[in-house]
Amino acid sequence: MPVDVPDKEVQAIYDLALEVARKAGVLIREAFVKEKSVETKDSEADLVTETDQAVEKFVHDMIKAKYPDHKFIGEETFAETGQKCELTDEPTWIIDPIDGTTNFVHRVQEVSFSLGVTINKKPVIGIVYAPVKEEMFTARLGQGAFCNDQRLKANSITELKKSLGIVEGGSARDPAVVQDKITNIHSILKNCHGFRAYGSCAINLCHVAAGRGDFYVEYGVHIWDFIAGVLIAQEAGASVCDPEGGELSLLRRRLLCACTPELIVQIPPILTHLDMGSD
Ligand code: LIP
Repeated sequence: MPVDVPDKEVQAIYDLALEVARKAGVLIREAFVKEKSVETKDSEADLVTETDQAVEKFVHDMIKAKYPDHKFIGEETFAETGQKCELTDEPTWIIDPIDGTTNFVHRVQEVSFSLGVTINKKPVIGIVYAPVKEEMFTARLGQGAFCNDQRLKANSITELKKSLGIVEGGSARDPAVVQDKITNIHSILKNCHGFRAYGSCAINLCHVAAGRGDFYVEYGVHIWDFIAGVLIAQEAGASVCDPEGGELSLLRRRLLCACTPELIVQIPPILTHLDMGSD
């Protein structure tokens, strides 16, 4: 049953989301320069640190103290329990405590805290905070996207051959998956100006929103990696879809985002599509 949340309440949720992001950012920035204790999850390249876990617990407790009935989906909670995500109509906070954990471990500055809120299964608030670079990306449904309060506008590129793509290697190390990803990078190099890989899905989407890249495609991401960035990119005028061209499924672990509707339709035909399961 769709739920009705008055605008005033969405504003209160947004205010708390910003406060949570700022406080999470302080914890991440302090830990960034210190020694980390690193463990692995699904593969030897899927990393988690004590800071991922501490930030997730901190924000979970802060959100639940004000909104005990709201749903919470957090990367580390789901990794620990192996639970499947259930997205309902209820207000749902979807958190990645550190998106770009590999960067965090290796002291590469592109790390972010990502927080999306869905209501009726649609993102209505998106916050991506890159605390080391001090960039706070924000969006509310229908109200535009901003970086440190400056309005964002995605590029107006319409031709694939003039575009710059963003892709990722990801953390899956299954040889067939790795091979298909290399094939896709090869195809992007053949058809575009080039590609970049910043190591954080949330930041990649913000780069498209900010005009620092024209499209981004990744197979193997999770809802907590992209939910906030998707709203930020859309509110900056970019389009999102499933990499095969259909509607984006929030739980299907893959996405394509491009700065214009003309550009996005040219990308699926040059890609080898991977099925990475669902969250
Ligand atoms: C990571 C992403 C990265 C992607 C990895 C992983 P994490 O998230 O942001 O872009 O390539 O597969 O999902 O694990 O750092 O939160």
